[in-house]
Amino acid sequence: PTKERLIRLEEVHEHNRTADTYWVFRGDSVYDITDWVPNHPGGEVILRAVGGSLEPYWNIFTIHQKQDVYDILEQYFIGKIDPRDLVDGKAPTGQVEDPFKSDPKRDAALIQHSTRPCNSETPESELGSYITPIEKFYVRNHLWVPDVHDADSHRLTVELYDGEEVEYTVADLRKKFKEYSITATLQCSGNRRSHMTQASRPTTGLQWGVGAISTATWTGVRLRDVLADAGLDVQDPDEDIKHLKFVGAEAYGASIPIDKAIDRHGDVLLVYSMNGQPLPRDHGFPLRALVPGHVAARSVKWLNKIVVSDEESSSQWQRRDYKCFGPNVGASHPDWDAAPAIQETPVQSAITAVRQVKADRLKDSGLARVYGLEEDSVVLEGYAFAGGGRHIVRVDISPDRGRTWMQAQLQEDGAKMGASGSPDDHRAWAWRQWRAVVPATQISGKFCVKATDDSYNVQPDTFEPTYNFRGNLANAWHRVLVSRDD
Ligand code: MTE
Ligand code: MO
Repeated sequence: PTKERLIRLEEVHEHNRTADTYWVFRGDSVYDITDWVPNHPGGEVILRAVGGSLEPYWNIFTIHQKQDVYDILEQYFIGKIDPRDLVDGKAPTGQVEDPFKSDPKRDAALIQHSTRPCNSETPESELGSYITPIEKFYVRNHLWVPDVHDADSHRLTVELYDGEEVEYTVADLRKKFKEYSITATLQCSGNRRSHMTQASRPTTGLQWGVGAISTATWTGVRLRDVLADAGLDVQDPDEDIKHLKFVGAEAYGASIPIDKAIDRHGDVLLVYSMNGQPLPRDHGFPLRALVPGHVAARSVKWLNKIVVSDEESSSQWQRRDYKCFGPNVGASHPDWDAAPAIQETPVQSAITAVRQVKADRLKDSGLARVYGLEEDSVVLEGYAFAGGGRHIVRVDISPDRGRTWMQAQLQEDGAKMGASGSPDDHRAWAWRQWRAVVPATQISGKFCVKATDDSYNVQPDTFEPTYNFRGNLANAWHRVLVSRDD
C-alpha cells in the first residue's frame, strides 16, 4: 500500500477561501473539497470552514453528523495531519468566530424556543391585533442574522436561465420599479406543531404553539417587474424554466414555482419595508422575498440572489424539511424525493383568547345587544387563515367537543389586498380574525374551532390522519378546555 501523505497544519491553513483550492480537516484526516463546494446544498457558507476544521461548524450545522455526509467527505480524502501537529492525538480545531455574535436584541415578550438561532413566537396577547407590532412578529431563523447594517452595501443578483447575471442595489429597486404594499400573513410550516405532538406522537422540530404566525403590511417592488427588467420573458418564459430560487445571505435557500413568481396577481414582492418601517434585521434587512399565500419558508430573508432555473433549490429546506409524509412513515428512512415541497398552505385556525364575561359587563360592552345574550358568557377570539390567496368564508365554534356548532363573527378585514391594484382579483393574503360569544351554560368540556376557505377546504378534526414525523402543517381543530367558572 502507498504510504499516506502527511500534511502540516500550516499547509491546510493556506488552503483557505483566498486560495485556489479548498482544504478542510476532520479528526486527523485532510480533504480537498474544491470540487464539492459548488455542489454543497447549503451554498457558499461552506467557505467559512475551509483552511481549518469542519468540526466547529458541524456542531452548529448538526445536519452533517450522519453517514451519507461522512461518505461524501471521504471521497475527497488527500492525507493525514502530520503527527508533529497533533495535541493529545488530535488536530487542534481552533476557535471559530461566533456567527451569532451580532444577532439583534429581541423583545422580552416573545416566547423563546431557542436563542442560537433565534426562534421565538408571538405571545397570544399580541395575536389579537390585526397587524402584528414589528417587535412582536414571530422570528424563525435557521442560522444567524447576517451582519448587514448598511443597505447600500447590499446587492441583489438576478441570474437568468442562460447564466447571465444582472445586479441591483436596494436603491436601484426603489428607483426603477413601481412600489406596492400588501398586507400578508406569514405562517411557519411548524405553527401548532406542539398540538400535533401532544395529540398524537413525537415530532421533530421546534414545538411551536399558536404563535408561529403574524401579519404585516409589506412594501417593496414586484418580483415579476424585476425579472422582466433583468431580461426574462415574463409573458412567455422558456418552457424549461420551472422554478425561481431565492438565496439568503447567511446560507438559507428555497424556491417557488416560476408560475407564482411571474403571476401578475401572485403579488410576490421583494420587500424593504414592514409596517411602514425599514425591514428589521430579524425579518430580513435590507431585502426579503415575500411570497404571499405560501408557507413562510419560501419568503427568504436577507435576499441576495435570485436564480431562474429548471430545478428546485437544492437546499435542505426545499428538498427535505418542509415536506409531509404519511402517518406511517418514520423519521429514520424517508424517501425525501417522494413528497413535494410544501408551497401553498392549507386552511388553519386557532383560539388565541378566552374570556369569561359576566352578563352585566356584557351589556356595557354592547355585545349583549349584538348577540342577544342576557347571561354570563365566554368570549373567544382567534385567527383563521388559508394559503393560496383563498378567502376564509366561515369560522365554526363548538362549545361541546364538536357536537353542536355556531358561527363566529369574522372581524373587519383590514388588509391591503393585492399589489396588482385591481379590486376584482383580490386574493386573501392575510388572516381573518374572529370572535364568538357563547352562553356559559352551553359549555361542556372543550371548545373547538375550525375554519372553511372559499374552496370549501376544511380542517381535519384530529391530528392522527395528517400526522407526519416532521410535524408540518398541524391544522386539526384547535381545542381549548374552558371551565364553567374560570
Ligand atoms: N430566510 C432566511 N434567509 N433564513 C431563514 O432562516 N426562515 C424561513 C423564512 N425565510 C428563514 C428565511 C422560515 S422557515 C420562516 S417561517 C420565515 O422566514 C420566518 O420569517 P420571520 O422570521 O420574518 O417571521
Ligand atoms: Mo418556517
